Amino acid sequence: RRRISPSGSSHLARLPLLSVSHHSLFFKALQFFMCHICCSRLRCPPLRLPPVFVLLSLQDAFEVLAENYEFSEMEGPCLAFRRAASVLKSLPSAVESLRAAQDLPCLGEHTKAVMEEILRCGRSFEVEKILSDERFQTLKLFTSVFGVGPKTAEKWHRRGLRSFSEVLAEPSIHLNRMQQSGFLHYGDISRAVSKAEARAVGNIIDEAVRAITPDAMLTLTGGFRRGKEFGHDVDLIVTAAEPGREQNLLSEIIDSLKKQGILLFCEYQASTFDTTKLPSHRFEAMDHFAKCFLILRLEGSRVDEGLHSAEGDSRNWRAVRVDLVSPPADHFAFTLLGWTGSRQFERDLRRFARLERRMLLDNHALFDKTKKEFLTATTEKDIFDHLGLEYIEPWQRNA
Ligand code: DCT
Ligand code: MG
Repeated sequence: RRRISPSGSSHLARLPLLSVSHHSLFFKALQFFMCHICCSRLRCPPLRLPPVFVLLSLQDAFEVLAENYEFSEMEGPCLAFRRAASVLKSLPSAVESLRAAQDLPCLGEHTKAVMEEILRCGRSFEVEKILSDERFQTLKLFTSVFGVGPKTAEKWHRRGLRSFSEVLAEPSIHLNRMQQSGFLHYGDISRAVSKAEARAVGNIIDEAVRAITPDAMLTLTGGFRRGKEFGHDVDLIVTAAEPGREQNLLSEIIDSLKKQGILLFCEYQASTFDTTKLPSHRFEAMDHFAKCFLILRLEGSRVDEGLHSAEGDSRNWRAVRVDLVSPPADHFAFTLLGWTGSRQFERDLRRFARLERRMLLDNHALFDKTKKEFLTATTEKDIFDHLGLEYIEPWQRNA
């Protein structure tokens, strides 16, 4: 993925993190740093590519197409291209000929046409057009900020804004707290988190949990549980030994991180979980368990292999995005399965449950529509068993 990483985040990160209005000192300072100290690339979208030959892998091409459909809120074609990219990812080697492409599953007409063009000519006119499209470049830039989704990015683009400094200089734009932190720590949180850094974050939270109660359990999930070397954040589940006892856990962990002076941002969402509600068939909807989206200050001294820092960054710390979710113990297995991902694997598993087994699966529960009952599970394997599937390890769920 192409991302810009302004080297100014070290200066920015020294600013106080306050929930303040656009005209405050904080914003004046943020604008100053963004406009004058950070690299000049921030003034114009750095992704602008000339409409010339772009060498792309099939997978990259499909991801560009999927993202472009996502920006236009066209879910069907977006998912079709995401699935096609996943199919390619799951193959032992790259598809290099039309013959090899013939028998691949899950490819629609449009996908096949793009694939054929790339395999024949080494390029795709449609993908190149998207990559050189100003709207696509700007939406990609804006959505790379933590807290800015496609809708906000579109709104900013429609107002004629094309760069971060233009957004920050626009007095009528009110950034929420998450977006303020997104800009403030942009350089750090757009740089990948290493496995060693994820482990260090896990240890910090684990120590906090242990000091609160001996019977809580912390589990690393997301891409790192699937064995990935790098991720964009650290996903963790914390749960108590008995259902109900998890209730104050997150708030207490947040307090502890605050006291240690390492909490750079926190958005806490209380649980809205309702045990009687049927699982949602929409994957994109977030689950209802208590959770928090954090940015933590990670000291280099806590990371075995040292920080994964940008070149020339002399700080001995970096900011890391952390998601923490806290389900009741009797729903832990569903949360673990859901949060382990990958997103495509989860979509396919839910689709399989619904279409092949008449069951509804999400991060909370599994409901059997034939028996009209919820099925219980204490391990992921129990869920695979209910679905009549052979258990597969997290590292096999990377597609
Ligand atoms: N997830 C979910 N419901 C959503 C979105 C995501 O259950 N609406 C799950 C799927 C993966 C998991 O949460 C963690 O999400 P990410 O951190 O986005 O995915 P990842 O695989 O950990 O990717 P990365 O390595 O980039 O962090
Ligand atoms: Mg993750």
